[in-house]
Amino acid sequence: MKALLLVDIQNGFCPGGNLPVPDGDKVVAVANSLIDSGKYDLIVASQDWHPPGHGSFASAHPGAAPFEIGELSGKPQMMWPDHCIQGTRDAELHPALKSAEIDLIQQKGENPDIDSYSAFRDNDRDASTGLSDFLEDQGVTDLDVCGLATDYCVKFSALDALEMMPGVRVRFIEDASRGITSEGVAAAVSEMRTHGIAIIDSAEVLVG
Ligand code: VGL
Ligand code: ZN
Repeated sequence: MKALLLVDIQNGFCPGGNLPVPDGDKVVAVANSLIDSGKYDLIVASQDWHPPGHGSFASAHPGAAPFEIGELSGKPQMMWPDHCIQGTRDAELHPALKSAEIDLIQQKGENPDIDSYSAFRDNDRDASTGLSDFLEDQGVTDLDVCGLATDYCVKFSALDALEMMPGVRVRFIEDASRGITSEGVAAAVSEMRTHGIAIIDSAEVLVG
């Protein structure tokens, strides 16, 4: 049972969005080719889905500026620009993504007091979204992960998939992903590889 997890391919993380990832929109065509490949039994997308005033927003902390380290619920937290606010265009999946083929949209990041980079659980590794139970119930044996942003939500989702679903083979599709910084991407890729996640290109899926 092969599944594809498309992480946060939302307007907010694409050029013109509130937290744009360089070339973030370039993942859409690759993701669509994966969706159309017929290689997956199940396709899941995650959606960053914050309430207004979420505690990860710099705007929620007087004196804080975006992209500096602040504090949330007593722990260090990257201060982000307001992004992916529930019900706004910024939070919508990219309009060119073949959303009709997506079996489940897993929202995350609703709790204002904690961030949730991973599609599986919050940053305290505490509250589960239920996605791992869903995938295990579906009998998933292989999970390919890609999307935005490699150095945050993609990395944490892939690592959690490995840890929360022992025995599931996890791969990261590099050309279907983009990150916020190139140093962050390099570190994320090596961390994923170290944990046993295969780093592949979409071509391997399409011919495989
Ligand atoms: C993300 C920062 C804040 C992501 C989400 O999707 O990688 N990054 N919220
Ligand atoms: Zn977010």
